[in-house]
Amino acid sequence: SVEASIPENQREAWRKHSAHGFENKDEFEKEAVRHIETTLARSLFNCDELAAYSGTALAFRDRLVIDWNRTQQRQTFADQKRVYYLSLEFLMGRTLDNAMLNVGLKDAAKDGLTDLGFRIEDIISQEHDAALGNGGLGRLAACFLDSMATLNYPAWGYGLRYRYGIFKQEIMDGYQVEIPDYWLDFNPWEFPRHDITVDIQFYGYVRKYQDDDGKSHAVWEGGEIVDAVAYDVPIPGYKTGTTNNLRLWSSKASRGEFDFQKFNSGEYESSVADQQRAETISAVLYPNDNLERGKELRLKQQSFWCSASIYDIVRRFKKSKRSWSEFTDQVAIQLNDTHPTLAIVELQRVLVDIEGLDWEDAWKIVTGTFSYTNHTVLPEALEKWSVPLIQNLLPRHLQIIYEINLQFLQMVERRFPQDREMLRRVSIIEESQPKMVRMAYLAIVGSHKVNGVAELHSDLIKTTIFKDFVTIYGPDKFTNVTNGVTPRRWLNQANPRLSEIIKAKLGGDEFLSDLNLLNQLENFVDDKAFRKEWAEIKYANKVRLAQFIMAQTGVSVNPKVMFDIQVKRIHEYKRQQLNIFGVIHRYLTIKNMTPEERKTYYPKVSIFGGKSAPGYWMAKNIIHLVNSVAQVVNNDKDVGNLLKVVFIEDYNVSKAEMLFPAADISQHISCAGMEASGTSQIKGVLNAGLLIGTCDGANIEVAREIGEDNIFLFGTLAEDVEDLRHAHSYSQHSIDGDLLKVFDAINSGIFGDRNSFSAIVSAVADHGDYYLVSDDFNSYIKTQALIDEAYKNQEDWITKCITSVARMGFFTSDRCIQEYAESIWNIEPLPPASKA
Ligand code: IMP
Ligand code: B1N
Repeated sequence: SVEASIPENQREAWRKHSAHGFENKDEFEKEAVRHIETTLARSLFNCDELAAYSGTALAFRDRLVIDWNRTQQRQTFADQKRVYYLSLEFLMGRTLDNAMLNVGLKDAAKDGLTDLGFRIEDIISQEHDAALGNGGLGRLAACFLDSMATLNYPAWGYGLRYRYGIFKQEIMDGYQVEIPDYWLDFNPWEFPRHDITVDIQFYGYVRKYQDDDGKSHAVWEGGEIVDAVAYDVPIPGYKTGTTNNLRLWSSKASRGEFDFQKFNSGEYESSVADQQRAETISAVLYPNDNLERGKELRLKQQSFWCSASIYDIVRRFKKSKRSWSEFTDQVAIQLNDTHPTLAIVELQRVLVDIEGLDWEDAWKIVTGTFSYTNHTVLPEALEKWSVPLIQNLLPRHLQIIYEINLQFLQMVERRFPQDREMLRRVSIIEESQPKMVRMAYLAIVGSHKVNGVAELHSDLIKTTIFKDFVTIYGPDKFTNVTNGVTPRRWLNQANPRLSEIIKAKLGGDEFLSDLNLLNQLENFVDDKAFRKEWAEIKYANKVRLAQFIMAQTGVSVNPKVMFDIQVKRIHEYKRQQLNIFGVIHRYLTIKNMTPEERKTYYPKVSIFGGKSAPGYWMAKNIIHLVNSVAQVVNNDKDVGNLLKVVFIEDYNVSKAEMLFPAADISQHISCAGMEASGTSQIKGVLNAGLLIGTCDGANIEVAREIGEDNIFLFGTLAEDVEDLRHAHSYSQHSIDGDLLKVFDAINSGIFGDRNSFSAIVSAVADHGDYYLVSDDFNSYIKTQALIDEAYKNQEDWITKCITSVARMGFFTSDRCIQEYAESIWNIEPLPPASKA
């Protein structure tokens, strides 16, 4: 074994001095102070909250890295199958609180910080969010990492280390303004691995030659080389010694590439420019959600990250000295959407061109290794890359894609000899001008399993965009894994008080790693004291949010009234426009009331939050409308506390952790069939809020689990969407009278900016209403009225909330990971021998 190869006296010296990390309050203080004084060169006299955060974080980082080292060694010795989760986005949020809770030392840190003169909440809130993602897809990847570590799976994440994460949103005069998110000034959670650097090739040409046996080979030559440097981020599981690794690649000018010739001859600028060009690859996250624009730099990012990751995975496999036929017993790779599809091509290239395997043997390994998760059916989000672009950047990869396609089409032709149309439809190459590579098709052909992210979505992909592939491969290749979220962050961390009373009732915190145990809460639904505490916690969370809203926006909201939130990316398909139309309708209703009527009407706060893609004009326009409506409504004396409208600036993971615990109701009102899953409805219910939602994505399964009585569903069904759209384009569709009044109000200019707001109206009234806002408006308003009534009966409301939380066990990301592990990856957990 590796261990035996090291002499006993050396092993003894290492063992004697091996780091252990702190275990209690005093040891924590010692470590934190040591870091503040020696790592940060600060002292008692100039330690501000940021320095205290830094010292605390460094102390916890030491803890994590000790577990990380043990875990990596254990996994290396055990040498069993690992899974690699490839994602262009990991929306991690803050790390310190999660680290404290997962290693079980938050109380020690809390008391220690108090001794040192700080409040733990203030210290935690010093941390900058790690925001390497846009929305649901990136946050899902982060939840999956947490679950894989908690369940002790040998699992790695691979991503890009963007210098700039998703932009910071500021609202100026009601408009979204984007500010760069430079987050790396102080990031204690990453370890640079300058020793792990991979050469990545771009451009160049392919030379073919025959060897002495007449076998032909391809060599990719010329072009340019960029370095990929690994940065490792420890991912601790909850109450387990397992700390897995997230490896993020950063781009750098190649050591060989930096042109000393130029540098010495005084051409500093152009040699520095080369360096900057290399660093551009990992510079910035593309800020689009559910949209692909086909930019060369994005393709470069994808291929850079895929090549580096495949190189690393193959290197690790080769260390075990196994034969290639065992590759799929050792390695599973999950593709988070089509963004990493080039990894399929790259592994085939490495096996055939570099390792010298036959095409068929290599292809069997490749398809046995990969599996692909689809996250969207929106046509504008389905990736296609132009053939000339790939030809130029990755000439050898293009040849391999053509070969994969040829073999695939030959197989299809053998099975469906009569069907030329079928061949045209399923070809990986779209015969357009220019030709395009359809990445989803390539991902399906190169994988052994394809899954959607909620039942409805998985059914839809089988009957629409991937229908032919079901015919070709049979239904078993396609499966569903309904999304979930980690209860460690989205219950325990976000809502500590709620988590505490659940612990008290259930007699322990086992529910945090076995969420189905929540169902025991139903036994306490009539427990008076419990219900009272439950209500007090919701109220306290609302008070906290009200204070935040006052500080950020100057708007005073009453925490005693209903808080209704819709926070997510701004997108027409998610229909924030339907929500704001509803708000305007409510405003007009209030305006038309007598002062007497107003006294008995339902007061409420409508809270919006979310970013728009910088180039998405309509979404930005919707943000501006929300802010303009807020301006008018919040300052209208007739309205008073009956209605407040708030837009929360710069919605991100840590704001979500504050918002969901304070929501009485949250909105998930996408046009049916368009939201693949959604995950924030789960966060809403888990934090004791109710939902208003359409029959879309995971809403349907939430309704099934918690019961139809506990959710407010409304609107068109996915199966009717096509017919309705068709009807819109052939006849002037009639628009509900209430909605027309809303349009009149907007068009009258009472909210200002009549011209641009009229585009939001026109999209519905004149341009086909693609998102079926007019079809759903009436049932939306009626459902809102039901919610108003229901909220009046607080006793019933609390019963619904407790019952719903009790039935949310299914939606833990632990269940997702178990399903992937058993039915897709075929991997086993590797628990630590004893808790380290
Ligand atoms: P890799 O699998 O070579 O990338 O190594 C990842 C991590 O696993 C290393 O940083 C070590 O912590 C651990 N590791 C790798 N190889 C060995 C080994 O031979 N013995 C013990 N630990 C190892
Ligand atoms: O993935 C989430 C789902 O819960 C959401 O319903 C879904 O919209 C989201 C291109 C995407 N799908 N596609 C993307 C993101 C960035 C990008 O460049 C597409 N995001 C989703 C998790 O399953």
